[in-house]
Amino acid sequence: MPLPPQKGIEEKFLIDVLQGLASSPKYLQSKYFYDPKGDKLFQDIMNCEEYYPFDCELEIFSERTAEIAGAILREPGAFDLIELGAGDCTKSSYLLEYLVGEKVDFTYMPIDISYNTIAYLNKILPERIQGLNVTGLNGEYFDMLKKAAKASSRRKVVLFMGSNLGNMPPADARLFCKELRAHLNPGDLALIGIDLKKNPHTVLAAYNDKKGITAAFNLNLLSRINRELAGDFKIGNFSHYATYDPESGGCKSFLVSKVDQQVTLSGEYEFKFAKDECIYMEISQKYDLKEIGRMGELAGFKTEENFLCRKKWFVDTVWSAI
Ligand code: AVJ
Repeated sequence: MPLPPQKGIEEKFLIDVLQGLASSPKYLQSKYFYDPKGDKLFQDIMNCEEYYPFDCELEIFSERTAEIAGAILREPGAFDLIELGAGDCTKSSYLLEYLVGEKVDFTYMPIDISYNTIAYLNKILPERIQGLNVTGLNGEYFDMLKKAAKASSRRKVVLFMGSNLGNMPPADARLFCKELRAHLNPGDLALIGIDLKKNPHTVLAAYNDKKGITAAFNLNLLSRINRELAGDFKIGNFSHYATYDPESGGCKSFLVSKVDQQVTLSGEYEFKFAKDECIYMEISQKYDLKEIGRMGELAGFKTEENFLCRKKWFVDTVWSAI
């Protein structure tokens, strides 16, 4: 029996959408991509040819599991393994299975904005990995991190994988790391998966796949607004545009209005779109190792170890709170 979604999440969705569409330039928040349809489309993205970050991090977690566990177990004692934005935890499962196999005392606490995901993980994970303690939390990262800290005073190891940090502009990412640090105690760990700067053709192709899955993924947010906020977006009236700037490392996607048009939400809020006007949908920021180390340092972390994939396209960096 699925639990009802956290109260307040729907109201927040409406407020955020209204704020974004009333702004100039217009924007929507990519964290709202992940409704059930969006979850499915993101799965398709991970399976598509051009999208490399998933494969890179999967390689790290599947081939260097023992080393990652070693980095986590350097400090003694039972701990909470908290994963922010767990998704279907295909990658972290390697680590979970390894730790359970080694009879390590820990509780896995996946946190996800997708209610669907948490309901699924709470059910499926204890069946799939016998002996695993799972407490899933549905909501915003820091609200749920607070909840987790209240629930137990054990050592915390926070996983923030999949280059989810890249979905924030760099200034926000720095603040995020500081806030994350503020929720931790000295000696607690953060393992952060970050997509690295690389050949710009490779990056852009990953966000502009030939089959149009990424386009559908972006357009689905308009469909979600139609479904959940009684909107009347004509989906065919928008097209996907992706761009990558190799200097800043900013990979951004937009939806471009094909015509002059007007959209109404909830029968009362009206928004005009000029032909060629863009809605800024998402940033997938890329960094180099130096920038990542610096970001950790500024937030009060020390870099313990960097796990890179063979192509050096992606890193899982392990920071300890100081
Ligand atoms: C979920 C943050 C890993 O930015 O690469 C994939 C989302 N957007 N294709 C990313 C995404 C377009 C993705 N992350």
